[in-house]
Amino acid sequence: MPSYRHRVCVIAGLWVLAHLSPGGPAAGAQAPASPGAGPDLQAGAANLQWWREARFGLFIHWGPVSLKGTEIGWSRGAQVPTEEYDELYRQFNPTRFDADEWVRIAQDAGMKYLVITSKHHDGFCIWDTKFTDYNIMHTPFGRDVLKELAAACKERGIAFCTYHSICDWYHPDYPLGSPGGKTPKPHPNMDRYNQYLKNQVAELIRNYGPLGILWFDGEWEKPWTQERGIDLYRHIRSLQPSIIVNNRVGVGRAGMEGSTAAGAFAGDYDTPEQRIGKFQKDRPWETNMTICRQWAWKPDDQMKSLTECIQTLVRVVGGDGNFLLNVGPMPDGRIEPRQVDRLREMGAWLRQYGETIYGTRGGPIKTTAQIATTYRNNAIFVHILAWPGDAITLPALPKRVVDSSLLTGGKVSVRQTKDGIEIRVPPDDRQEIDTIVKLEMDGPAVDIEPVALAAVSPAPGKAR
Ligand code: H79
Repeated sequence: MPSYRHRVCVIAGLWVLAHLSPGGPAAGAQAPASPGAGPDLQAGAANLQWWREARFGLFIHWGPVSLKGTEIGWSRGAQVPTEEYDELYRQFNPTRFDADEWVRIAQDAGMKYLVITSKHHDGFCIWDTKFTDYNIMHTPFGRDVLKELAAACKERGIAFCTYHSICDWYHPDYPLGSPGGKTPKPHPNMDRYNQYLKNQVAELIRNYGPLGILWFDGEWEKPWTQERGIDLYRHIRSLQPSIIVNNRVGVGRAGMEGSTAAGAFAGDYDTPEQRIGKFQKDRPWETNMTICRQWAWKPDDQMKSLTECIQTLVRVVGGDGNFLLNVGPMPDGRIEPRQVDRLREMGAWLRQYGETIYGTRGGPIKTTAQIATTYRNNAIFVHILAWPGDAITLPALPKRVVDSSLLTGGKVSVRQTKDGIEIRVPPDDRQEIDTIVKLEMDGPAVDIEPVALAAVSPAPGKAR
């Protein structure tokens, strides 16, 4: 007789399969038959598919630190004295928190998944964990934020995911402390800390899962090793075979570019931070970036323009990546209204032009300052982000353009020669943010090798 929890998981899994199309972890999907020590453990293409098609997610950094308006994790023992920082939770009472409203905001923005900090480097746990009292149930708020968010996500068909810091500058067993992991703790016990980490991750998966992604961070500090990373990865995969794990589970990440160094296997995808990832089709990736400057809420933080937000999304997807855009909610539980407005503006754009983003792949023309391209089946979507002159000339492609249209309205003229594809749009029909031309080819765009715009031949009769 399967246990009650088992039955709940199966039911939840079937529910997710039935309701999340394409946005949701396939709880029933299987991991490779015999997981080995390395790449065999990775999520297969079938498990990654919903996430690759989703393309756009909401990142949320939140905790008692929002009361101070300083950075999460990093300000402990720096801008805020450690003793004061560690007492902030006693005043954390975000009475205007409404999980369903957050999820609705994500959905209105056109986002398909949500990743929230279950625990950052500062060690505070935003769920009802039995492994430490330093958690949300011991605040005046006393409500399980993760439980409410997980439920709201399931209800609305958004994949629920958590960010979890491997380093923990608060926990006495973790060897390093604040500021920034620069101080040693008096009585560290890394093996015991590792067990704490594994216990909590199991708690997250069992009580709040199935999760779309486990998004690790803080792996760069010495106490963490590749061996521990692979052990943790195997532990997670055994708890939920379909889960996606970012590359910060191991120690193979190369700096803030977030790529996984050749041969240094770690996790399922690369994580460029606060930057647009490079054009990369052979290994999945996701840019994580803040809508303002800080991860956690800061009053009057400088916010990105709509143009920057949309062009970043387009450049990321054009490079074959996902975009995880972060907000830091306020201490009263609301996402700042001007940030909500910005997200809704992105959603309005996506409702019009989402066919050029969701379920597409990046390319076949590599992103430049002026253009990004995406494709689906025989269609190539050329996103023109800036007009250097009267025309944009794409490199020659080994397929014929059989039809073209201007998705953003107006008339486009497309001329294909053996040297390239020249695109002209009258000035009045050029959009400030993104002029989108759809090229219908005479065969699947996936067959076209990615090509750089620099390879373009000069138009006949024109000097280079
Ligand atoms: O949660 C957000 C930030 O608080 C967190 N990551 C995002 C998602 C973050 N933690 N640390 N940092 C960002 C900056 C860390 C930079 C460095 Fe390094 C750590 C510099 C040297 C060690 C990154 C890792 C570059 C090399 C190794």
